[in-house]
Amino acid sequence: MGTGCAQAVRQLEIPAAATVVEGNGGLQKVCIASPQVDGEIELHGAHITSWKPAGRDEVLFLSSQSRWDEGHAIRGGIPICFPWFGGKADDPKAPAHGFVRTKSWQLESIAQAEDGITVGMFLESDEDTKRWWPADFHLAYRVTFASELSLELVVTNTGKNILRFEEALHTYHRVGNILNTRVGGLHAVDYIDKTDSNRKKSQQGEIAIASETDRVYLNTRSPIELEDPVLRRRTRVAKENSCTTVVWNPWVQKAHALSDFADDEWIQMICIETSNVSEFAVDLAPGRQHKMRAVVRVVDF
Ligand code: TA6
Repeated sequence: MGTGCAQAVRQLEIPAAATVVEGNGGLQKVCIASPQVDGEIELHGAHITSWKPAGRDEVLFLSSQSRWDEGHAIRGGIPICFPWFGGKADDPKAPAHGFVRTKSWQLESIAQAEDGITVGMFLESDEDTKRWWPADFHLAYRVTFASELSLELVVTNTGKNILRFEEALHTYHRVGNILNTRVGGLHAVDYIDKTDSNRKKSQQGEIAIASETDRVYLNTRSPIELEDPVLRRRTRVAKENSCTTVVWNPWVQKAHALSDFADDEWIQMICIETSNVSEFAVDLAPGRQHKMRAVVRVVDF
């Protein structure tokens, strides 16, 4: 990063509350440290890697084996998947989950919020993005680190054609033991089971993880509740303008197959992803904006 740019970034800092530092792999991140909350967000992928509301342990899972370099996604925290989810339907060579999680974003703002700190970042279409996706867009991300974690992903179609995209906030929740964890809020919701030839099924009751789980819950705007009796906490995720929720745990074999994930880490995490994917991909007219929001709150068990 050039000196002028580094200075510009420094000017955004809030002394003793939000500073820009070099972290793992020399990647720049914003470190939040205040009486109400601690947290971290990387410019690489606008990737949140830590959120600790006052009086609570770390809420997000981060793999001890994560890569920290340009071109690779960080394993854990909250990766942003855009403009496609999973593999790209018409291009098997395209990066999984799109390209924004492996690009460096622009830091736009850092502001004091009511009981925390709001960080704003953005990314725009360029020659590199058009290699994969010939579209003009502006992507803005506003994150408030406070007693709640508020996330807002804003897509603006800056081109002349309709944009169709998928999006997900691919949140890795840290849990005490996945075998004792339960996910509520998806009863009677249909889902695509990616571990069973994409068969469509219907959820009955709470979700208990007892094998590799990779599901896309469809047409659901409901909040979910993650119950963790081991860490004695309940995590609630409410959302807006999101019609799908993805639930993922790699279990034993997939965990072993992932090079940036330790063999036993499947026990400590579950992904619950606020999203618009599959048949709920978004169509956005030229000049229009789409805002997807999620708010994460932790309460005692
Ligand atoms: O969100 C679930 C999922 O799509 C799974 O299929 C699994 O591949 C996971 O994402 C992780 O994807 P990644 O590309 O980060 O290895």
